[in-house]
Amino acid sequence: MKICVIGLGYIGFPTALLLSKNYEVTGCDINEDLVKKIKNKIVPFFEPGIEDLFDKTQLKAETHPVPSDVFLICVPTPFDKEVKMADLRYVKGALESIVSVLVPGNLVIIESTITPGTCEKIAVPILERSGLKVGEDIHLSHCPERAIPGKTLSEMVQNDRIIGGIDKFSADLTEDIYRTYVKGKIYKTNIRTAEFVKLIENTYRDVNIALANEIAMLSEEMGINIWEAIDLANKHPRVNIHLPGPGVGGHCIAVDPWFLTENSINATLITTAREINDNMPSFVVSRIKRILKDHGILNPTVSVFGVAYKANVDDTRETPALKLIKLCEKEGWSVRIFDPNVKKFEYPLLSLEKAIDGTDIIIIETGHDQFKDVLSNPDIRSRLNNKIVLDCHNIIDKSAWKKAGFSIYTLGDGSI
Ligand code: SAJ
Repeated sequence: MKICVIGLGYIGFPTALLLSKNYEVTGCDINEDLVKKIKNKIVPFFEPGIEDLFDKTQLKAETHPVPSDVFLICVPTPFDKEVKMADLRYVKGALESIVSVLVPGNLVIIESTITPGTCEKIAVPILERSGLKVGEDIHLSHCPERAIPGKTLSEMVQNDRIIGGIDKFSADLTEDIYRTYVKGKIYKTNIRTAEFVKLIENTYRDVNIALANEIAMLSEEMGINIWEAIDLANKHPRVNIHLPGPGVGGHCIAVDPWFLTENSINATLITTAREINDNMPSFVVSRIKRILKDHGILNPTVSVFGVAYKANVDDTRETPALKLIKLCEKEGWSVRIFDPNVKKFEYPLLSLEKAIDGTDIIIIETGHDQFKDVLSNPDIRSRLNNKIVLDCHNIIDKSAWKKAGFSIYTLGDGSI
């Protein structure tokens, strides 16, 4: 059986590799450089285990879809910030690109995150431009991806999956494909429910992170350490409070809730949660101001450690660090940026030495493992102007740093 995977990004590329173990797979992407890289056996991004799997598999790569039995669509769904809606242009483009190669018996699977109703209202009419009838001549399903960046491959294999079919036959056919590498359970439902389930999963996480962030702000007002408080509250058997932080980034949690609210007038909690998380960079800046005032520092140099949207990844999509940096610049502060994992960013990325030369405060913005003992070297420490750190993720060993003469603050620690 031949499978054509359309979109070779963070989801499409590893999925194509996993499918290549059992099928003849062609990956297809409009990005010619990416296709060239894959043809030359160059791994396009870092993810544990991916290089090894790539070495062991045969994956063809093309810039156009090739005739196949199954078409699997894994293109991104950008977020239109102006109107706070899903931008379905790539999903539509991918569907349009296969119309001319469709033949009876084909199965089209959409993994991309989409708004409820997209398969029925948008995908079906596009696919039927082929002259073939969806549900009769060709089959359609939605199997939303659930893997978390940083553990993509293992989660793709281990996680349970939801398959929504336009009809039962489509869902059953799709299950057969995923069964070849998914060890988790597979649950089947109708196509609109599958679209909705994906969105409520990420919305659940966003709303719970917003709760953690709001109570972190309250704890600062009340002089309470939120990290200790959450740890204690989570000892309750039915409480699982998430972790506060400097904001929510990434291409999923920070945008998917908007896909759910775009057509509704009833989504007040979800909307408020999004706003709370989006405003966390402003809260971080207000905390920095209080710390600087306490130390009598004017016109500071601020070093931002970490611009990836979360710990131990190289991905900066929707990172809250970007807003933090812009807000710091608006205050007139000089900003230096260091991220050992990220290669490309909107602002220049500096070496550790350059990022801390003469700095007044270090902001641990992303919880990368490398930051835990980044200042253990006395030569590095001697470059600082002031030994002040604001840890937004509670990751550093405070006692060790305090011994080295640092003033350590944690977001939500209730100190000042
Ligand atoms: N974050 C917090 N507090 C927390 C957890 C996360 O502030 O307690 C922040 C992170 O720092 C990051 C953001 O939230 O900025 C999102 O990170 P994440 O690790 O929660 O999630 P993603 O976006 O990397 O991946 C999510 C996952 N969804 C769920 O856990 C419900 C993943 O399983 C999905 O496949 C992925 O979205 C997706 O593609 O939709």
